[in-house]
Amino acid sequence: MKTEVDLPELDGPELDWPEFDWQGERRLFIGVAPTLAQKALLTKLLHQLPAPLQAVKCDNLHLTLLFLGQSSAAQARLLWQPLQAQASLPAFKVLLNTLELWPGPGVFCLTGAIQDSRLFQLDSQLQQAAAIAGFPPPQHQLKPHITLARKAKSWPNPAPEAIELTLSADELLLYHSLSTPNGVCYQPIARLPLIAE
Ligand code: 2AM
Repeated sequence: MKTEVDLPELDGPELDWPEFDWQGERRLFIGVAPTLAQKALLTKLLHQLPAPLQAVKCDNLHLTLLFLGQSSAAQARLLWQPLQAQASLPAFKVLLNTLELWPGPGVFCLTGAIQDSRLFQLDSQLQQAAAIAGFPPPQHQLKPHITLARKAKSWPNPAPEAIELTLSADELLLYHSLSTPNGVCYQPIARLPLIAE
């Protein structure tokens, strides 16, 4: 957490939220998860990735909407409580149909263009809420993608077949990115329903 930021006070009583009760800081991000059927499809794709690509763990498959970075429990509550109170976060769809290599961050991913204006609306609502809670603004515009592998510096050979999947997001997840001896693990801390209009 950026300790020099003055955090606003929350109105009303403190919520009893055991999931927002950690000591110190956690690395957080907001995202959505593919369905089990989509995870199965993506897992097949992961198994086709040749070395030296480092395929992500199937359980870690997700689409990041907003990376938050280090956060105390208090700061996370400042973000999540108003989001929960809004009750107007829109459900959205996004088609992911293109494999891309991003050599800078070393990411190989399945990506797609934003065609659903509700995703722009949600993105802006999340950014506003995060700014009010004192999180730094995102470094890049939202580019919906599911990371398949890291340490990717050149196009995989042989290249896997691209797949097409439509994520119909109806639930927002607050994830904790936890470093473990077995690698990073993305644990959902809290969930919010996205509302179909
Ligand atoms: P991605 O794999 O969907 O790109 C947890 O660290 C997740 O947050 C990562 O899996 C990555 O999501 C995303 N992430 C990490 N650092 C980030 C940054 N500086 N900006 C945006 N997203 C980031």
